[in-house]
Formats: sequence, C-alpha cells, structure tokens
Amino acid sequence: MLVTVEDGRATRLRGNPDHPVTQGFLCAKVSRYLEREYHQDRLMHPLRRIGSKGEGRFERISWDDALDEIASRLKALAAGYGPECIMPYSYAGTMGYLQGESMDRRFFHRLGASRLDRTICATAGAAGLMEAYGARLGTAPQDFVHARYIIAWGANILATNVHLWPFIVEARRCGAKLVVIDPVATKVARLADWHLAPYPGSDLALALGLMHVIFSERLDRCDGDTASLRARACKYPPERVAELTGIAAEDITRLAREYAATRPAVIRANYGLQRSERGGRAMRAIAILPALIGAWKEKGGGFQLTTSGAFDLNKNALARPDLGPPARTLNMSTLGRALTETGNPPVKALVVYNSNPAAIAPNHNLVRHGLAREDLFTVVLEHFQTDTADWADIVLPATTFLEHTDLYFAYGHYYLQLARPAVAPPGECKPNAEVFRLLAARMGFDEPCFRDTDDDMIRQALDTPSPYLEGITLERLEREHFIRLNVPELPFANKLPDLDGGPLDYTPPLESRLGSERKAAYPLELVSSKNHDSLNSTFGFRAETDAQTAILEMHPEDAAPRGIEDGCAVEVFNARGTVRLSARVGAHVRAGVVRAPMVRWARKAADGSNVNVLTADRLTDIGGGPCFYNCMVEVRRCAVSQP
Ligand SMILES: Nc1nc2c(c(=O)[nH]1)N[C@H]1C(S)=C(S)[C@@H](COP(=O)(O)OP(=O)(O)OC[C@H]3O[C@@H](n4cnc5c(=O)[nH]c(N)nc54)[C@H](O)[C@@H]3O)O[C@H]1N2
Ligand SMILES: Nc1nc2c(c(=O)[nH]1)N[C@H]1C(S)=C(S)[C@@H](COP(=O)(O)OP(=O)(O)OC[C@H]3O[C@@H](n4cnc5c(=O)[nH]c(N)nc54)[C@H](O)[C@@H]3O)O[C@H]1N2
Ligand SMILES: [Mo]
Repeated sequence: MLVTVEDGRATRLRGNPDHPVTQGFLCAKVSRYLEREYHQDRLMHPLRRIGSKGEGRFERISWDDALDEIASRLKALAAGYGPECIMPYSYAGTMGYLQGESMDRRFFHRLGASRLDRTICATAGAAGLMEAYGARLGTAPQDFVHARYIIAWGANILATNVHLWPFIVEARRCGAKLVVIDPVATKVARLADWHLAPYPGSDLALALGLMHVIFSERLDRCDGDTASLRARACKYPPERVAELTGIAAEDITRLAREYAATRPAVIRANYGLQRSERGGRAMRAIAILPALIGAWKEKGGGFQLTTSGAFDLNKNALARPDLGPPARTLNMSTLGRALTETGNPPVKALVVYNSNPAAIAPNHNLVRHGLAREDLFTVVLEHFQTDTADWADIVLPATTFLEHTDLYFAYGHYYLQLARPAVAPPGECKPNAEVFRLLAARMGFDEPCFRDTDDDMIRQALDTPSPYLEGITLERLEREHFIRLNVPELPFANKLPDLDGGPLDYTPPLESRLGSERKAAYPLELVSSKNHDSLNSTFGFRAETDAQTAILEMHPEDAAPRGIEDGCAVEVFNARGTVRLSARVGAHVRAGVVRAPMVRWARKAADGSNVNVLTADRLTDIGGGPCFYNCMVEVRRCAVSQP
C-alpha cells in the first residue's frame, strides 16, 4: 500500500502498482481507511470506568495511572487465584507479528496466564488441511490465470478476496469456467458460469459424492493407494448426496465430470465452508480432490485455502512460551462459557486487544453476561469505543498500522511484508507491543527480552532454519518492502495427501435442516457471512456499515407465508435470543436459508444486539472452531415497521 503524507498527515491511500498480487488497487473497505484513521471518535487517551459495568462512562487518566492500576490489579489477582485467572483475548485486528503475537505473548507467558486457543476464524479448516497434507500451502493467486476450471467453494471472492478476481477474469478471458458453491447467491455466484447452492454445512457430503463419481467413472488419476477412500466414497452415490445437500444428482455427476476432465482445475476454498460442525472434515475431503484428478501437477491447478504455512517465522522467539510455567488453554470461541462457568481458577481478568468479542463472538448473550460481571477486571486496547470497550474497566488507546512498525503475514499470497509508520500516533496512542513492554516493567519482569526493540524482534522472527525464509533479512525487507517466500511453485506436485487417515463419514450438523437437533420452532438456516464493505466489526462506527449489516436476506418462498415483504422490519429469533433486522426479499439465498451480513456493533442497534445473539458456541468436528453458519432461526414480521 502506498500512503501519501502531506504536512505529517496521510492524505491518500492506494495499492502499490508494483505489488504482484494487489497490483495497485485496494479493496472497498481499506481504500477508505483514512476516514477511520482521522475519525473524531478515535480513542486518544487512557480511560478508567466511572459508571457501572457496561454503561460506557469513563474518565481520562494518565498512562502512568492506567499502567499502575493494571499491574497492581493483575498482581493481586495472580497472587489470590493463581495467574491462570488472567485471560488474554486477541485475534486479527492486525495481522502484524509485532502488534499481534510478540511482546503480548511474552508478557502473558511470563505471567503464567491462561493461554488462548485462537479458533474464532480458521482452525477447523486448518485442521482439515493438516490432516490431508500436513502443511498449509496452496496454489498461488497469480497462478489462477492458467486454470481452465475454477471452483469457488464457500468463497465470496468479490467481497473478501477481491485481489484474486483479476486473475480469474484473465483465466475466463482465456476460456476458463467459474463454478461457485455457496448457499448464498453472492455477487460472485451471480457472475459465475454456474452456481450450486448446497444446504449450509453439507459440503462433506458433496465432496464424497464427487469422489463417488470420480471413482465409479474411472476419472481418477492418482498415484496413491485409494482403496480405503474408494470404499468410503462408494456409500455416497449422487442420489443420496442430492438428499443430503439439496443439489440435484445430475448436477453432482456433471460437476465431477467437468472438474476431472478440464485441465488445469483449481479450487479456491475459503473459510465460509468450515464455520460448521462438519467443516474441518469437509475441508479435508475437498483438499484431497485435486490429488485424485492429478490437478496439483499443473501450473494453475490445485487448491487454495490458505498460504499461511509458508510464513514459517520463528514464532517461539517472538512469543517465548518458555518464559513461564505451562498453563491451561481456553478456547476463544467459547468465551461466554469461560467467563460464566466457575473454572479452576475462575477467570477474574480479561485483557482484550486486536478483537471485539462483544460483537464477534458466538452466543453473544452469554458473553455479555460474563462481561457484565462486577468482579471481572477487563482491560481493552482499542482504536474506538467498541462494544467490548464499553465493558472495560480500563481502555487504552492503540495505534493503527499507519502509525507503528510491523511485519505482516498473509493467508492468500506468499509475500512477507514490512511497514514502517507513515504518520505519528495521534494523542497518546501507543502500539500494543509498547504497552506490553511498559506493563512488563511495571510487573517487575526483568528478562532482557522485555527490553527488545521492534527491530530486535523482527530479526529474531526471521532467524529460522526454514528454507522458506532463507535470504530474507530486515535489510532486504527495508529495501524491497515485500518479498516472496521461497515456496515451490507447485507445492504439492510430488506429495500425496493422507488418503485414508481419519473418518470421513457425513452426518448432518446437529443444528441444520436435516440435523437431529432441529426444532420445528426454528426452521430456517441462518448464514451470517462477511459484509462486502466492511471488515468484521472494524468499521462498526460507520453509519453506512451499520445500515448494511442490519439486514436479513430471505427467499420469497420463506417470506410470503410469514407475511414479510421487502423492506419490512423483522425479528429473527431462536432459543438463544432475538435480533431486529430489515428484510430483503429476493433470490439472494436458497429457500430455507436466510442471510445476515456480519457484523454490526450491538450497541448501535436499537435493540442493543447483533446476529451473534443467535449463533451457538458449539464447536467444529476438528480444530475447535465455531459453528457460526449452523444456526437455526425463525423470522416474524415486526408489529411496527422501522423507518
Ligand atoms: N469485505 C470483507 N472482507 C473480508 C472480511 C470481511 O469481514 N469483509 N473478513 C476477513 C476474514 S476475517 C475472513 S476469515 C475472510 C473470510 O472469507 P470467506 O470465507 O470468503 O467469507 P465468509 O463470508 O466467511 O464465507 C464465504 C462464503 O461461504 C458461504 N457459506 C456459508 N456456509 C457455507 C457452507 O456450509 N457451504 C458452502 N459451500 N458455503 C458456505 C457464505 O455464504 C459466503 O458467501 O474474509 C476476510 N475478508
Ligand atoms: N456471526 C458471525 N460472527 C463472526 C464471523 C462470521 O462470519 N459470522 N466471523 C468470525 C471471523 S472469521 C473472525 S476472524 C472474527 C473477527 O473478529 P475480530 O478479530 O475481533 O475482528 P474485528 O471485529 O474486526 O475487531 C478487531 C478489532 O481490533 C482493533 N484493532 C485493529 N488493529 C489494532 C491494533 O493494532 N491494536 C489494537 N489494540 N487494536 C487493533 C480494531 O479497532 C477492531 O475493533 O469474527 C468472527 N465472528
Ligand atoms: Mo476470519
């Protein structure tokens, strides 16, 4: 990204035309980041709560007072309950190593705090990929131009991965076919050559059905021993899979034939399909498909879920898990339970940074119950007064990526990137790494690593025997800004996936239309997928974002019997909660499925809630991820229409 700075103020952001993947353009949300950077509501000073919990009343305090208070409260809690009563909570507000997984991790490790299993997004799919290949690598985005058959599977490319699109456009210009597999008729589904809309969470059945056709019609070109996989797949003939997925048997057969016959063929799977109870194993089965048809051997063929395995930096040097005693691990996807169940010890302090769990975590009402506890000491490092910051005892103002140094990883391409601050921090904002450095000193942690500078940590992270990082130094990053990791062009050309380890049998998710926990009272499947114009809850301060994420897309067949018309105010509810949204009636979704874009700031809503009051904190088959998209609801027309 290129930043124009005039008189110390950033005045323009644009993509770097020299970057081989982003090629000079930014996505819709980030292109207007300067609005966020200079927004009047940016937090500028440390704050201490003066109202009751969650009321959102704070007073300005100095950094010294804030840090002293945090250190003394954490010390007292650790002494009284054991340090595991302290819970860090962070995710991908930034994807920088320094502000995301360096001094913060050292601090909590040294303290002996509970560890956090960061599952909220991607661990089910990652576990599936690891079961299949033992590595998180995939086809590079630039190679998609060579593909002639492209499947976007649970991947909303135009909204969440727009930099892949130009490569697909180029491939289609050369004759490639684009198929989209998504229960929602996203913009990319409407622009595709073929859109298949499975029931949410049924992808494992679909993948097994494709294998069935590939094996039974002898379309396979796999060097490995496929006998046991063949035996599993033979239980999934297209007719049975049609019942399980809602996709016609002839379409399943046709998809398998076209996919196996057209070369090169590539699957862009994204994380949409793994936010469901069978999501981990679904990803594993889908990732195996290219190996069955020999797609990995051709440039432009293969599969991409993620490229993150290439970023093989020395994360232990950054995080220093050796600094403290072993400690229990808490799963971030079950935050509500962690805060409300009396663990041993109970969670008594929560330190949140790079995340907004009061908006993004499932089972929101339980999370809220936990955050409301008078005896929970909550610290939030933030840019804005988010839903989570409202529940804090101390709020600390953080710098943005334009204001601090960081080294960035990616999960959709192979470039490691360095960025230096373009502008000075406003007010009293500080980088996360600096806050944890200062806190470590207050706590009396005197290991030299707590005095490491940002550049020291970058050098430590780059110091690894991994061949992917060979020859990549801070000096080179300083000159080149982005450097391709040394990953082979065809990462799995000579590597067979595990073709028979781990079960691959499909039963519908408990909470789905065919699931055993389906309740007649909640007949519709809710998908709360990403909003085109925002980034999780990061742009929740914008009125436009709030309006875009306050809607519910419904099929006319589901709307009509409920007396719901386009634009009607509706209540969406289940046993976990109720949320008010505005209906958009049309062929946006398949019948039986409703969709609400995620995710608004709950406190902006008239009813103080968002779709996560509806989502369950049940976990996926493998990887311990959340099942956001297995969520049964009912919808009714509100008595009074909203303006
Ligand atoms: N504009 C924008 N871009 C973003 C984000 C954002 O919030 N907004 N968030 C970022 C983050 S954190 C992530 S993880 C990525 C996610 O990127 P994606 O995985 O592409 O996004 P999702 O919206 O989670 O899901 C993708 C698609 O999966 C579909 N889907 C849901 N359930 C199923 C299912 O059971 N089977 C199938 N086949 N499809 C299903 C959804 O309808 C959706 O269109 O995007 C990143 N980029
Ligand atoms: N219903 C539903 N819920 C979902 C999902 C869904 O599809 N449906 N998707 C899930 C997924 S995939 C994800 S990844 C999670 C995302 O959940 P989060 O990772 O919590 O993402 P955001 O909501 O964007 O919140 C990130 C926060 O970090 C802050 N931040 C950014 N940079 C910095 C920094 O340098 N320092 C500090 N201190 N703060 C910073 C931002 O201001 C922002 O408030 O949401 C999950 N929740
Ligand atoms: Mo995510």
